[in-house]
Amino acid sequence: MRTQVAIIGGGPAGLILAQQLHVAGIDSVVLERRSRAYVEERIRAGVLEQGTVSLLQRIGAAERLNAEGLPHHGVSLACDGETFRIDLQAVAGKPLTVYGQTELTRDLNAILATRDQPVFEAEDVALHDIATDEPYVTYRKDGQEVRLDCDFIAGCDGAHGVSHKMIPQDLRKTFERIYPFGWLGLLADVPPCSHELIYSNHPRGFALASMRSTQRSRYYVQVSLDEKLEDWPDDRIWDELAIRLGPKAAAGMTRGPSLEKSIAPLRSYVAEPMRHGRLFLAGDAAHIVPPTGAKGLNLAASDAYYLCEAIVGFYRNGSQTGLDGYSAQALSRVWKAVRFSWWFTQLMHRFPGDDGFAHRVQVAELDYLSRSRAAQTAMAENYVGLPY
Ligand code: FAS
Ligand code: PHB
Repeated sequence: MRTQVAIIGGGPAGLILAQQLHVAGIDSVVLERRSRAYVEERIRAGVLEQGTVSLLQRIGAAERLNAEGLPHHGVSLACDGETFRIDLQAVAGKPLTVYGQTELTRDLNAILATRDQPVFEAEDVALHDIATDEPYVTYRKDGQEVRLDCDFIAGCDGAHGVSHKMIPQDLRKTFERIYPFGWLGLLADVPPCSHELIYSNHPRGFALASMRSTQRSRYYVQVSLDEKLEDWPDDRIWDELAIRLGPKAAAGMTRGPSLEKSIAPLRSYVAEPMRHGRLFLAGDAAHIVPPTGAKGLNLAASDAYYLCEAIVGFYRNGSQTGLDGYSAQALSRVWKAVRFSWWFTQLMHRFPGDDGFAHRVQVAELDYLSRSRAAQTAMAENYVGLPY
């Protein structure tokens, strides 16, 4: 088999890249390790930057998003019971859109399915000759060994994929921060307690009230790393949410059985560079951010945008400029999102072992943020998404 771009991984980075390339008249093959059902059932992100929405609209993948996505013009932050709202539209000039990653994945899979893509349950994907002009990928499908020759390989296979390991160790530099807590997430088919998101810094720990629709809620509570999911029956989570989100949110809270519950650790991670020869990394394959800033999915989209522009430049003008500049361009935006996600995580969570100094700094910063349009503008510009 031969294609122009072999894409490893059928998550947001791979799917958005594949659809962009198709619109530009460039062929690709998406190789996804898991089944379609598995990928579409994974509960992940829920908030899209305007840049991501506009990109999906441009590539014809936003019909349901336009109909069902929920524009959010503001967000509330709470600290020790005091709550204030940041008017995102007023200070940053654009909204966020609430639309689940599972819905986005379903929409893109439905479009790619018309081209018999992705190749699901592609096993033992391996990358070859990435430092030459004739790279290729091998994999096994239904017991058959397949070789896929290509011009470029896009490593969109996430944090546990094979692509990032293909960057030679002596050329790679990695950066990591591990946070001393995780997020316990709960999904339930009940109306959200608020029409906008609420992030709360409470003495018992961080909590977040989010949603997937007006009838489906998504909540998170900060938990220590040694917590076990089996120690968190639904009632305990609902009780903790009611305490941490405060009496007003609690009064609006509808409890119900969890559809999904999981504990995710939080870390910041960046691997540089995002390119080696004809291999280009995009999304979680190159970087991980704590979900506090709702950046993970949106970085996958902006990486895919930059990579597509670079590949189109090569095929249309024979130019290497975009390809040679891809890693630096993507990392410039990645590091701004890494900084924002790190800052917001530091601001909103209770850190074990704090002697009180860190929390007083948090209270001071949140009090300043509640009063200063300049501070709110700086926060909101990053939260709604910096320009591509
Ligand atoms: P993905 O991990 O989504 O996709 C990679 C794909 O590659 C997967 O489908 C995988 O099966 C496939 N793959 C892996 N190895 C392969 C191989 N060897 N061969 C073929 N395919 C292979 N972000 C937010 O913004 N907000 C959130 O609330 C949020 N919550 C999250 C909760 C959890 C539990 C996790 C793990 C992540 C969360 N994220 C969140 C981040 C998440 O949304 C990612 O940023 C986003 O999925 C990144 O997309 P991709 O880079 O496409 O990687
Ligand atoms: C979510 O709805 O899953 C969500 C929203 C905002 C975040 C993180 C997760 O910062």
